[in-house]
Amino acid sequence: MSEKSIDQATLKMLSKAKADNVSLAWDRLAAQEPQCGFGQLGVCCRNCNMGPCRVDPFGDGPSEGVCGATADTIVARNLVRAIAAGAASHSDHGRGIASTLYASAKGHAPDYPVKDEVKLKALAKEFGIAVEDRTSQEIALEVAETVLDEFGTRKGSLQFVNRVPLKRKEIWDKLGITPRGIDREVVECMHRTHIGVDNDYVSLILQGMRTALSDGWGGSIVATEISDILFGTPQPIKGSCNLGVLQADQVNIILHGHEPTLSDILVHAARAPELLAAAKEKGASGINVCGMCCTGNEILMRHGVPLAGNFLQQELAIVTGAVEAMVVDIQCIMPSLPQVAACYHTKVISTSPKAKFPGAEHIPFDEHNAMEVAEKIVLAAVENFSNRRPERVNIPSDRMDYMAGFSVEAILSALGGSLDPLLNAIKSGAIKGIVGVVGCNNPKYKHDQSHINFVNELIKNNVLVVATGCAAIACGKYGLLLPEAAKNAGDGLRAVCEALKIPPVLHMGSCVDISRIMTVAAAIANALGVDISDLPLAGAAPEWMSEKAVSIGTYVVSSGIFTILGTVPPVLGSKNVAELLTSGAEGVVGAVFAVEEDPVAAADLAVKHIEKKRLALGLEP
Ligand code: NFS
Repeated sequence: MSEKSIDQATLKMLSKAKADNVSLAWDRLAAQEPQCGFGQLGVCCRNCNMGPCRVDPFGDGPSEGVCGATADTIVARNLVRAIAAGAASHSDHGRGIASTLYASAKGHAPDYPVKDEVKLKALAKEFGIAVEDRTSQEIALEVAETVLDEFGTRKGSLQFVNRVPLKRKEIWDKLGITPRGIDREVVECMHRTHIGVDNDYVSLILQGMRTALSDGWGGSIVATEISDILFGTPQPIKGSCNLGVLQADQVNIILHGHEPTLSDILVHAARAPELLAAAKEKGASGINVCGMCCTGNEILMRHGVPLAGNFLQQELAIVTGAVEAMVVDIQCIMPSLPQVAACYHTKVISTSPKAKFPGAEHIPFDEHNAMEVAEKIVLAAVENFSNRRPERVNIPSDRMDYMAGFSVEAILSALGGSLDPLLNAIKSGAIKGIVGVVGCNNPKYKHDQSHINFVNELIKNNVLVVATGCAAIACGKYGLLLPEAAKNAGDGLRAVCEALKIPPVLHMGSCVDISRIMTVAAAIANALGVDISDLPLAGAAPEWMSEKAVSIGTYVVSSGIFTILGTVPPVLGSKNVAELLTSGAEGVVGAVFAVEEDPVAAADLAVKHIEKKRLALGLEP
């Protein structure tokens, strides 16, 4: 068991699942083994019905598919389709939030008033929208319409690319990878990867980069900015995390998925006195709403809502036997949840028309009468409390406090209003550089181990870490999001953290909030008058698994930031593609990918890279 996770709560629930005869992701992985070697190398193609085809990586069998596609073409096409899926997911999430702002401004979504007018106005100005003598509703309407236009096809380029330094924009323009419309890039990926369209791996990967950039400087940034406007810009906040946040004597509701549209309102709904009274009538002492995965990050950043865990803990939360309802919207929700729930009393409630789950109850969420639906969902959970089977309940005691909520605005205010203290700390070498640690869990690797070992090495080496997604949740569980964690940091970083009262690992939000990291990176580059690729920065996804992570990695590299992947991507079947991503891209976008499964060696790569960039900037390495 101990080879599966480093997290005690997870290990305890793995044992309970075994005793309860429940099969989990790890068991299903074992049933898949040995996994398909062709798939692992990326050399199988199902894009047309002359196939499926596969290219023999050892040169003994066929070297091309029926249409003549080589390993280069097939690997590149598969990669580009993964990027398109990832970019589409972040961006469609962004569109959903922008549509909610539109409905709110039109007066059709009364439960979503604008919460951050300052941010609304700042965004309006960025888009050249007038703010003087206008109501916030008028501004919100024009902002929503303008932002929704970013998804279309008629624009020359996306507005948010103007945040990056001119040098970076020139690189993108020269390569022809400045993103045009968000939807347009995704559609073009699907077109180009259809049989017989784009067969040149370089051309395909450039389109993959353009699409990824339409995510990082398009859809994801829309999701972040508009969420801040509607739900409030996060500020440092304290809370606790891991499965120990579940309460034995309360109605436990877990919000799992990604969109704050549902989760934010549900947090408020659960505080209604009538619902609390109903819970008491059922014998519960209260209603405990907890988050999971990125929607958890959204509500913890804004409300300090306890966080039950990261991606590989979703089934385990149900295994505690103490969850009345797992409410899900979109993305990273295992289709196995209703099967796991069938062994306990948990109700899995799906809410999005885009994401249905056989075996789950579907309560369609509707932004037009959001509070009403949210209350209905909470009531369903409350009513389920009497079905809890006490003999099946076992909540691990493991929980940890955290501090989260480091939006760009919050970082600036911690720094006293300007980036200067951070720039000075970097120049003096107190902070050597910054690494963004993001991404998922993957049962092929020991749960949380790579995240934690990687991050610990970095802070020891005076590297400030900014984290999002399931990586940030991992950090939370091991106390790395507490200011006290600075005691494990190198002297320079420790002194900065102590002076500013911040943790050495800053939780910046959900995965769409990697846009916050990119915004900070661009702002630092602009302040120093250099390109992003000149900065002592790196990105890492130590345990990634999703297509969204592929898009993220690609936009981070395309923005000029060296990125280390801790799990091997399915590209090794093409030497040319692998070479382009890990070395050729340097001369093109000024950054490359590295693949390193060992987190300590990966940290060493990041530190060496930071030293190299410092030296080139004329700073002490
Ligand atoms: Ni990111 Fe968030 Fe987690 Fe991975 Fe999934 S929840 S959007 S994809 S698994 S980090």
